[in-house]
Order: sequence, then C-alpha cells, then structure tokens
Amino acid sequence: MKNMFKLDGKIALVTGGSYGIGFAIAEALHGAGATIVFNDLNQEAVDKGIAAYKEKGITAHGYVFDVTDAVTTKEKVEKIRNEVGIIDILVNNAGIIKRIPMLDMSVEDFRQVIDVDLNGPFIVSQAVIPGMLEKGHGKIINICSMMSELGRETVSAYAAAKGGLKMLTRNICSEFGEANIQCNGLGPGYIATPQTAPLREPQADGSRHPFDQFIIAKTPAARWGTTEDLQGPAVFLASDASNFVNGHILYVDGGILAYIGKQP
Ligand code: NAP
Ligand code: GCO
Repeated sequence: MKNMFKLDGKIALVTGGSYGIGFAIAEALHGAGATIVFNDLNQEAVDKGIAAYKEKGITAHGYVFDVTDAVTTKEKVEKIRNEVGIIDILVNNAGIIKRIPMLDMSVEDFRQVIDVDLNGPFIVSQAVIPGMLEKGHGKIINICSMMSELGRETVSAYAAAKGGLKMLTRNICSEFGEANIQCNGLGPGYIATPQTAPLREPQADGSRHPFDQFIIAKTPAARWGTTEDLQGPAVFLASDASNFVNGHILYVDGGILAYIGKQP
C-alpha cells in the first residue's frame, strides 16, 4: 500500500514555492521521494527559498521566472528539462490576492489578479504538458480556494480567477485524461500564512480580529488550517494512489463548505 504514495524518481515543479503553502507541499512531495524544483519572481526570493529548503535537508532547484510571462516560462521549463529532467508533477501554486471592494477596484488590479491566478496556471501547464505527454504520465495540482465556490466582499478578482481555475482543472482533465495526465485542484480553506496575516492581526485592544473570529465560527474544526494540513492531500494527488481521480477539487477546509455556520 505504501508504494502507491511513493514519488521516488519523480520531478515536481511547485510554482511560487519559496515559502507558505507551496513550500509545505514541496516539502511533503520531497518526503515521499520527489526531486523539488520551484520558481519565484526574483533571485533574492529564490535564494531565500533554497536556504529554507536546505534547513529542512532538501536540495531544491530554484529558478527565476514570472508565471505570467509565457515566453520566459517556456524557456525556463526547457532549462529545467536540461538541468534536472522532465517534470512529472506540476503544482500551480503561485498566486496573489487584492482585497479591494469591487467598485473601488481598478481594471488594472482586476487584470493582474486574473493574470497571475488564472492565466499563470494556463501558461505553466501549457509549457509542462508536452513533457508529460512524452513521458506518458503526469500530475497537475492547481491550488484553488474557498473562493472557487464562494464569494465574499472585496475579493471579486480572486474569486473570478479561482473559480476559473476550477474549470481550467476540469478542462485539462477532459483534454489530457486519455494521455494518462491527472489534473486535480487542491482547495485550501483558511490557512495561516503571510497571505492571510492581515485577516488575523490582533486589534489595538488585544482582541482577535473580527475576521479571525468569523473564520473560527465558520469552520467546524474551529481553527485556521496549517500548511501541514495540506501535505497529505497533496501527496495523494501527486501519487499513483490517485490515478483514477481526475478533474476533482479536493477541499481541505476543516469542513467550511459543508457548514451553514454557527447558530447565533
Ligand atoms: P502567497 O503569498 O500567496 O504565496 C504565493 C507565492 O507565489 C509567493 O512565493 C509569491 O512570490 C509567488 N508569486 C506571486 N506572483 C508570482 C508570479 N507572477 N510568478 C511566480 N511566482 C509568483 O502565500 P500562500 O498563502 O502560500 O498562497 C499560495 C497559494 O495558495 C496561492 O495560489 C493562494 O491563492 C492559495 N491559497 C491560499 C490560502 C490561504 O489561506 N493562505 C487559501 C487558499 C488558497 P513573492 O512572495 O516573491 O511575491
Ligand atoms: C480572503 C482570503 C481567501 C483565502 C483562501 C480561502 O480574503 O477571503 O484571503 O480568499 O486566502 O483563498 O480558501
């Protein structure tokens, strides 16, 4: 049974994997046997990432590229192929959020979120899939969100992008399932990372941020998720254990999507 979850000999690219959710997922994939490749926007971030992996005893291969730049992404995926090997597992993790009420949001801000969170996964998948076709197998994990299913004030662009990413996931599954490529989404609930730090910041009087209280009340598990909570599900979706799971979004949310909320 353990063999089904092994990733020995596999090469995994985790976009935006120098810290946070991407880093934790990469750490888990490495623990299951995979070689780790990640990218970030500049050399400083990549160097920090490499040092953080080193601290965990992991020799990771870091590359500088922006997932919204199709030409450079293709070049870097070719470079990875020459320097590390053909990618077996792609985790489309790089993402941004802008919390701005819709009527105040500029079109430029809206476009930027869509560009990174939706166009990025398309661009990186397009660069990586030909190698997977050559190898005869592949696993793509798109990091979705609660906002792939739910709306909320201030996150119109993010929700549109993550909802789109859910459908890109199903479309990659439809188009490449026959070629033995499984594309699934991993939908984290509210996870304590720098991205959500502003939503957890204590108030001036020391009390919990109202959004923090709201999330605790809205989550049957009654806590924020941790990046470790995502590790087992990520290994499952990257391994042979999920070979007939395709086009699925696995929400790892402590039950948020199942729950109507606490009765007042
Ligand atoms: P994060 O701050 O969103 O981390 C994202 C990473 O992506 C950072 O390393 C960032 O680099 C990188 N990045 C941003 N734009 C990029 C681009 N154009 N090209 C390449 N890399 C880029 O923190 P996170 O919370 O770990 O989020 C990771 C993913 O999970 C995101 O897709 C996010 O939407 C999703 N997610 C997060 C939560 C949560 O509760 N935290 C829940 C659901 C889904 P820099 O730091 O150098 O900009
Ligand atoms: C927000 C949050 C989210 C989460 C996550 C939920 O402002 O509501 O930042 O959108 O980060 O994506 O799954």
